[in-house]
Amino acid sequence: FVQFARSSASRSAIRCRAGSRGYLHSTASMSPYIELSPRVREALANDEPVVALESTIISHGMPYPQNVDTARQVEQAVAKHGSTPATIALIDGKIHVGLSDENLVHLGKSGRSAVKTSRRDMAAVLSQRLLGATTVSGTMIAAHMAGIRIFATGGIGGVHRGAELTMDISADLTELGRTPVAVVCAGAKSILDLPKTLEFLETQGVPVIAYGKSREFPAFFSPRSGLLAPWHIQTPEQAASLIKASTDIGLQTGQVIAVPIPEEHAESSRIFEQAVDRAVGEAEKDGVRGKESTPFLLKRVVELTKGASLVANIALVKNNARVASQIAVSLASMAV
Ligand code: PSU
Ligand code: MN
Repeated sequence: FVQFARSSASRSAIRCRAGSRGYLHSTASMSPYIELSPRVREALANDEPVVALESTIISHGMPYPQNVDTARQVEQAVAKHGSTPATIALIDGKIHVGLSDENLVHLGKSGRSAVKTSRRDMAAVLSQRLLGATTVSGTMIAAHMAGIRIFATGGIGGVHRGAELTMDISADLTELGRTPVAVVCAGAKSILDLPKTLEFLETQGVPVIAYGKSREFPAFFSPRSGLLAPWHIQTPEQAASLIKASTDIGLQTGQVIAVPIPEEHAESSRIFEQAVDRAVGEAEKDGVRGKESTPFLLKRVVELTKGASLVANIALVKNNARVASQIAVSLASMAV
């Protein structure tokens, strides 16, 4: 018995140490604000790979019913490649990590009446028990609180065009500089100023890593932005070991893992870019500002392309979910 006790004590010590390194999970010290779904709770307790997913993409990023359909497909893509999906939203004063299908439908139907929730809005939404759809920054905070290291989405926010006057820079970028969660995305949309976005991420100490064949930073609908990413990797194992090294040396920063849109969906990218340019012009003319800006642009691009851009959008999110799941599996195998 003594021997058993000792070995189980040392096992739990290892667990604690690994937990504080951040790629294994300790559910014991979880914040009372966090509400884990049964599936996510079990995965975290067993140190199995989990991938976080955001909810602003559901409420503000796509129209109903495609948004609910996509949310389900993205969860399936994560599960198919070996990780447990954890879609995140704020509901009734709690940070839900892992949503029931009923909650997914509720969010999808609520659409823009849900509160788009970034870091700034988290405490207000929780204390007022509002329905909060988390952005990349809000989702990173929640994922980190739950002990989840990998997060998949479509595109991150960035430095807006004209930011030298408006100072409109997404809170996603500062969050990446302060919260250790890797965000797997297809780069950023050209609604943004991409060179300035990369500059700002450099200042924040965030590695931007082109994933796959090309070294180029992808631009959401297009695999090409004309900009080189500072880092380039080709496999889930390389991504996982970079994340592990960052955690091991105690960097409190995230990573941007930028996966180009799958080839077969990239062919109409020029048409989508034209819609983006037109939408940016309209937003300027209509004086759309602040947190309304990105949802307005996303909605107009879908309208101007008569929904065609949505097909590409859904395809790239699913692709990112697959890659994120593979990275999470690899990272889980490296722990301890
Ligand atoms: N870009 C997209 N789709 C999205 C978003 C951005 O292509 O759904 C959402 C994400 O939730 C992102 C947020 O975190 O918009 C950024 O908003 P803002 O630019 O207001 O920071
Ligand atoms: Mn903004």
